[in-house]
Amino acid sequence: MNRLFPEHRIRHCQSLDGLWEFEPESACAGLPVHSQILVPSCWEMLPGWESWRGRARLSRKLVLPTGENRGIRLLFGGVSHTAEVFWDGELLARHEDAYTPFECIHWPPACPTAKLSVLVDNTFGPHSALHLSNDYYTYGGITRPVVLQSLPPVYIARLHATPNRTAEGWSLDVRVSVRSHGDNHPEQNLVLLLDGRVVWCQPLDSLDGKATEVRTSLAFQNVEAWSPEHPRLYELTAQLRSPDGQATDDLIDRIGFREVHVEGTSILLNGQQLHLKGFNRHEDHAIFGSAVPLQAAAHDVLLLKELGANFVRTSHYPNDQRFLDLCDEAGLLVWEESHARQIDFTHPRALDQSLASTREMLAWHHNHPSIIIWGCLNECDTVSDEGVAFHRTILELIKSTDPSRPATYAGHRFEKDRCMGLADIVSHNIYTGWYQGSPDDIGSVFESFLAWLDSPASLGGAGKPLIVSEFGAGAIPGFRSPPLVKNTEDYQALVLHRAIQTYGNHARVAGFCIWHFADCRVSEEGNWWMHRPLSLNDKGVLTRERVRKLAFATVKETLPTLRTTAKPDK
Ligand code: ADA
Repeated sequence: MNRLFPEHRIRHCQSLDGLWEFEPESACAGLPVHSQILVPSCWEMLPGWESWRGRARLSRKLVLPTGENRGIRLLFGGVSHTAEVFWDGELLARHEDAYTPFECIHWPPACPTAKLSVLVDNTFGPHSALHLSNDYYTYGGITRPVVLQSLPPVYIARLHATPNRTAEGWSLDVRVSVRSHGDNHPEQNLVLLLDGRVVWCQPLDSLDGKATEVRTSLAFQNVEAWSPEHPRLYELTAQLRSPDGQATDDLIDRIGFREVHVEGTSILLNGQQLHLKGFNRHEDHAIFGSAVPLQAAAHDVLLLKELGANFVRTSHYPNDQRFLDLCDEAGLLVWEESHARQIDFTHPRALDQSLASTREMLAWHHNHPSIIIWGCLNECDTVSDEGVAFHRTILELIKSTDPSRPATYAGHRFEKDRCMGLADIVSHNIYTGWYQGSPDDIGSVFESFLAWLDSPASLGGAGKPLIVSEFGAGAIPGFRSPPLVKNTEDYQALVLHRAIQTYGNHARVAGFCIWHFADCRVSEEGNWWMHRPLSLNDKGVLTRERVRKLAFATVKETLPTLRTTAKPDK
């Protein structure tokens, strides 16, 4: 199941999740032989393959739906980190980066079966600027669900809906992309339904052999708003119908009537000031690696709610649609970001792969009401002219593609940062009490940062909302002592308590994100493991197995004591 709801009721869909053939193509001498692998999963889950980095071919036989002139659409939720998709040996598509969905459209000759194989590569090298030795692990495998669909000659390719508040209620700007294969297609009507009720219908002009985009704006007076307190979701369906009313194709998504925008130093949802209190979360788990199954993702959402969080940042890449669906349902607000953590802008593939990750995130995840902020370029070069140009390119892509949400990046260069004028929200990672200073310095360091931020020296950061996008401390589970010993659970709890009270009660802060929700694995290559006990980024308030550390209780007790959304007078 690739979503928490059916994306189609008319189009024939078949899940390809299950056991596939597993054939390594890189050196693996001495490793135990595994002829099969589960999809979705990481090959690091195979005993003996915990640290294997290479290329492997994952294959399975397909029995195809019958029907004349039917196309095939393969929908991959995510393949880590580079995929080449073959259909009976013919290359259909190549996709780079583990964290965005991709599709393969194919019009094969009528045949009842086919062999699908995916060459998966999780190696580091000049072919990937975004996947590198890093403070999180790049796993290998088809890590998210795969779906096989049967396409009619005219089909719906994309459905985007953007809600806006109006004096009478809500407007919904809808864009539907329709594609056709071949020509001489019969007339079709395009129909929109909201929770099963027809709300719009229009005949389509001739569609022979090309794509067409239909736009409309619909007014709704009596719909319920989506909010964290009342996350009301609606099913929006685009349907193609022949003149006799027969539905020939459909595409379903879920939407929420909510509007987010920036006003002065505040972030508003449906006109109400937000106070964002949350966590950074990696897609990582002790057993499943980055292929976090729905049950474990649902458990994470329940834990985030138990902690009192209303906000989660998908550090540092687009997340599985099922997790975002869970956030839509739970009213958990999301900062989703395209893939980057301290990438090298001089890498020959850095710009095109950053643009691709950003474009795909915006295209595939547009309708999630829980996503209120688009992020990018975590802790990258915000100082050099080249770095400023790179940030401008990515941020302008975000804002021109989706002006309905504010855009930001998480910086870390403090007074050296020259990019704050490019973002709608200023976000900064501040590790006072861990990498520099002591817990007693958290307040003073923050005040001096604010003094600079709200001065002309910040080149455009003044007067914008501020999110403290990361802060935290490491804790080796079970290591206890009086709180002034780093790496103890006691010290982590002390730092988080002080930092949350400082940032969470400050009138200048629109929100904060604790680093981080649960421990995650880091790369063995390079020297990350030397600085990371147990080869983990252990700043989580939970272990990778979701066992609670002392800080879990501390955060759970501290969040409810913070000011409410309404900022106190300065
Ligand atoms: C940075 C980075 C995070 C993580 C963190 C840490 O802020 O954005 O990915 O590496 O530091 O744990 O040091």
